[in-house]
Amino acid sequence: MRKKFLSTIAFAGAAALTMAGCSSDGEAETPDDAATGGTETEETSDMLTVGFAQTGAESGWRSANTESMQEAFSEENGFELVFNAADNDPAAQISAVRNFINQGVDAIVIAPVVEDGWDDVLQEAQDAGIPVILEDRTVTASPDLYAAWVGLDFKAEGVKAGEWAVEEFGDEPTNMVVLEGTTGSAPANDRAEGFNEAIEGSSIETIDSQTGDFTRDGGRSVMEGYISNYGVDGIDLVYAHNDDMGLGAIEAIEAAGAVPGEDIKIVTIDAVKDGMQALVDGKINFIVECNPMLGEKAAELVRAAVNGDDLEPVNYVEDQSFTQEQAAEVIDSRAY
Ligand code: GZL
Repeated sequence: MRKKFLSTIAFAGAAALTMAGCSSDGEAETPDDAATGGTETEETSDMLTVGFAQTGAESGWRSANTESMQEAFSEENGFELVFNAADNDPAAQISAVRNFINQGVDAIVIAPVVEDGWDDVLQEAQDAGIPVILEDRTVTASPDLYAAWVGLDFKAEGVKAGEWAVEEFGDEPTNMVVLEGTTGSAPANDRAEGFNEAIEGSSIETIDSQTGDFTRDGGRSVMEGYISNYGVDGIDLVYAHNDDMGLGAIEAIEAAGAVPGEDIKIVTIDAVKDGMQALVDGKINFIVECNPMLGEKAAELVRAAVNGDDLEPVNYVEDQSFTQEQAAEVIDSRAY
């Protein structure tokens, strides 16, 4: 909430007023009158209190995104950040947003775990006059219920990953297993859609597809199940919706005595440090980047929304992709 700071003189005036009761003419003076003869002495600071409902801490990408948000919404930048990480639990995240509304924050930023279920609480925020900015993932609720969104084109990321797979495997019959992101999340839905569009008509067959919830442990345990069901020789390609699940798959493939990146090829999305290192080491074959540095744009959108300025409702951030050779060239100079 916007803080109003009484200057020392005004405060002293108020103290004097309290002790003296009313002025000689019986009229109660305001602190201002007592201190400055009636001119405004309050300074309204630009400090904004912002509630940030983060998905959790499920992946290296999420850690980089949280860092970017905390740097952008710092005190020196004029923000008081109230941070909540929902541990990938949609109900807990909605409850955190309701708490922000009850606290009367100036604005709310949400990285929604899943797409559905947001209509009611977004309406409540709007009724309370609190602008909402979405960062990272999107929701199915009406765009009228939030001021703007900043993030990445998840479907395009899936298309880019699928196009690499078609190029890599050509017409060779290819058995692929998929490690899906969090069920119901926009990146899981859109990355699947984009990839499947890209491989349409190719010789790549999806023999299994399960969620690893965007975590390394999840990727490893689902991949262990795939290996026990299909054998290492029955799997040619892993499409992981993020690096962390791909890194978990590498652990399972190596534990089965096979060579990731050779016996079983792996394509992932994010391009976080550990994923890029595995790409340089030849254990992952291709990575499509998903830039987590969204804090600066999110802070710009919050200020514009609070000030009632016009703002773009949809804001895409650029990303790129990397082969093993390209990763080796850039890995030491990347911010995350
Ligand atoms: C994508 C983001 C996804 C990342 C995962 O913008 O929502 O969530 O790809 C993260 O690593 O867990």
